[in-house]
Amino acid sequence: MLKRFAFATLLAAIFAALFPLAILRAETGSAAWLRYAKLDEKTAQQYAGVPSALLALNRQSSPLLNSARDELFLAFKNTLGRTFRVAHQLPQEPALILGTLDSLRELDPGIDLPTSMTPDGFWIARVRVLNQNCFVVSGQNERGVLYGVFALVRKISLGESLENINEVQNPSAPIRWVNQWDNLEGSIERGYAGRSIFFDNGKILSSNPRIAAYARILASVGINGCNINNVNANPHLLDDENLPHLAEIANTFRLWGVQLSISVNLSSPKTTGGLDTFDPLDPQVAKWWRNKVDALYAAIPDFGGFVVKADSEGQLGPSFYHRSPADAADVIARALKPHHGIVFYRAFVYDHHLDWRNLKNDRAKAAFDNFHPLDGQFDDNVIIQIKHGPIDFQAREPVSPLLGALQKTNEAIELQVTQEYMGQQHHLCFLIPMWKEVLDFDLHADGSNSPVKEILSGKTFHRASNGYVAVVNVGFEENWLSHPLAMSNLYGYARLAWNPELSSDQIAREWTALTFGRDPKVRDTISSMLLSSWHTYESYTGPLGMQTLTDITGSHYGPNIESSEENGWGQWHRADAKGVGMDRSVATGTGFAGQYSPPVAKIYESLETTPDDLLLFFHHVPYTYVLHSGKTVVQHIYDSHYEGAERAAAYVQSWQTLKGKIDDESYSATLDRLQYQSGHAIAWRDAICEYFLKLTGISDKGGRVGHHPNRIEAESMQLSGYTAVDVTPWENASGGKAIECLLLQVCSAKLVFEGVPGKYKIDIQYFDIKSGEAKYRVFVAGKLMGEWTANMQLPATKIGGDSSARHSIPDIMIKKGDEIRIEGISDKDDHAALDYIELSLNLQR
Ligand code: GCV
Repeated sequence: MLKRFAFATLLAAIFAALFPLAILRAETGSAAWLRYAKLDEKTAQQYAGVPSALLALNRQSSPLLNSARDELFLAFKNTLGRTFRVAHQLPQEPALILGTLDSLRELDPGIDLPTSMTPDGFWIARVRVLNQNCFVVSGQNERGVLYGVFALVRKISLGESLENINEVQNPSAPIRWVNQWDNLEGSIERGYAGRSIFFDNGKILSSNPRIAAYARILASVGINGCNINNVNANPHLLDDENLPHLAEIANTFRLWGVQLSISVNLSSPKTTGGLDTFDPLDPQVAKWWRNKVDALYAAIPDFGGFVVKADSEGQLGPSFYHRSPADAADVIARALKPHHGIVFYRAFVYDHHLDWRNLKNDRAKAAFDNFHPLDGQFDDNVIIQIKHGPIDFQAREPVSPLLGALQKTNEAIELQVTQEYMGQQHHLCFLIPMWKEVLDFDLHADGSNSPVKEILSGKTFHRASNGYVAVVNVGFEENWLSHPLAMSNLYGYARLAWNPELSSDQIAREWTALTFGRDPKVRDTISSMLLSSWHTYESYTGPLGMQTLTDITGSHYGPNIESSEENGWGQWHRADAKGVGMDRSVATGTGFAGQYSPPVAKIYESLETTPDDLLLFFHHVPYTYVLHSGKTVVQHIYDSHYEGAERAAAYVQSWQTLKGKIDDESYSATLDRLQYQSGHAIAWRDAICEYFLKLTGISDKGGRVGHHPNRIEAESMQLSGYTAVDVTPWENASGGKAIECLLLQVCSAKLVFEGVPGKYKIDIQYFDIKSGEAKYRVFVAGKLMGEWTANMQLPATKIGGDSSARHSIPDIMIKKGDEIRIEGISDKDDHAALDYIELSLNLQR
């Protein structure tokens, strides 16, 4: 028996040596960047000097230090195959010591400790402790110890040297939070990865193991707070029966140093609290908040505080009683103050019923107009949470001027990990380069040299509680954010909140190596895809600061250019036959440019100095206006959409070079997304380009727009069962028309091929509606060449920009006279609709 076992092991070893690809583990993505993959012998060898005796200095049982110790065990076991001998006092041999600075000092009063550490900071060093050579992982507080452990195991996973290590790291800012927009019934507003891990059907899922897993992931990159429910807050979350369940979540979070907070609805004292008012200056209302807060803290002594969205997008707020945001924030802050709680009051306050005909109206001005006059009136446990741009997470916006304008008030920047306007995790869009531009931008708020990152670290205006918040919206899907590459944004956000000096490149490479391994080819390929993906997305959606050109009154996903106009939402781009862009200058426009400090305002005020990529955010120009690049605006629109779509297609090819180098599951899931993205980028490209061609009458110098020589419109084919329909808006389908199968039978569209015989790629542009799973089959000369089901779960309810998708079948031999037939079978609302097919001759031999 033993012999048989040994033989099998030998065989397995030979197999693994001959076919290393076959041993790549299937991965679900649930471990995120904490996979702790086993290191190769040579890399592991360099950690042989890390001691095997472990002394954890927790006087009483400390949940945080226990987590730190357990994490160390897990990571060493998985990456290095090593375990520790636990010591209860310093052994007569080198030891790895875990503990706070205070506990180290207690152990060895003579120890040389760093003096520069701030809360949550950590120290990793080889140092002498009571005359022993030790390896210390220490923290300014217990959370710092945990962060130190995660930093150490990250270094090991990345194969970094620990020789002579003596490293102190402090966080750039004390506030490093995430927000979830989860609703009590279990959906997530702008969530694209399944249902809530916190709520279902009005109940709190307090013992869901995913909550602990999420908290651990957050802690591993230094996130110290999590707000779990939608800022469009359901007041019932504050109901008394929910407190024990919230307390259970807080208990879980506590193990990982993550503070719990919740969004509250300012009208709660009236809507659910039994009062007849929610006026923040009414003493009964103040008392109501005090009682609520006291009850919360009785259940959760380290509760973080509240997030408030008020007077915005239909949420009631202090304006109802002619009170200010400061009145509202302060009444809650005063209830929280005795318990050390904080209020995040969101600056996302604007009127969504603006008169679009008034050219002076401008939603971009709202945050500054509402909050700047109140600077200094907010209590010191209020933090104003400010979206990074003045509109709403568009593909390109200038930095919000409010970030530089609050000098006597705490502030946190709000970023969005969930890709609401950025492809909703169906598209690859790594946002770190965008955030880096924001953080590095000098607002000249303090005369000179005040980049956003320094304002956020509290340095510029000497604020103690500034920092970072990101809307994340992980969901129940195993890999948290659905697209296998999307967690790079959560990782990168947290790494920047910890240290905004890190480069995008370093973050991309770290994340790639931790998630997919250290193979240089994998690391180079994925990180270069990540790094270019924001510009790619921007170029096939809304370049030149036009904003995303998406369906802003609907899904915020596919193209819908006119949806921005002629309504009160204020995401106007003002495109008409003669020109495009919002004039936000002081001289002739809305005056928004004047909200910046003079050196910045001067740049944006003038057409000549405004950078091309923000031109149309600040100015209205004719389509023939010549950019700094030398191109006209309209030609730039055409070129950028074609280039963007080409780059999206190139991601598919880059990814295909990784086959066998990463596990099959991640490989295929990512390939599917990238293939879809490249097809949707074409839908975007054509919608925007054809629209501007029609509007301006100016043709594309490249001769591409409006000319699709390989394209055959579905409505021009011979139809059986299919009906031609007009698509609205027209630009969201080629030729403004599609065909759909409204019958309960197989429908078909066919043609007889009369072109040059040869090997072709057949691209079929079709429409995938969320409700229903239509089926398609493609036949050439009676032979089945491809079939698929339209089940991508796009946010699409009708034929158009949201649902447009592409299926490609390469290398099909087609002869003159062959019949090409597409069959469609509808299901529920998905009527197997088709837009066109394209036949591209394969010119490679
Ligand atoms: C939670 C945008 C989103 C809303 C979101 C809002 C906000 O308008 O589309 O879904 O609401 O921002 O940030 O409050």
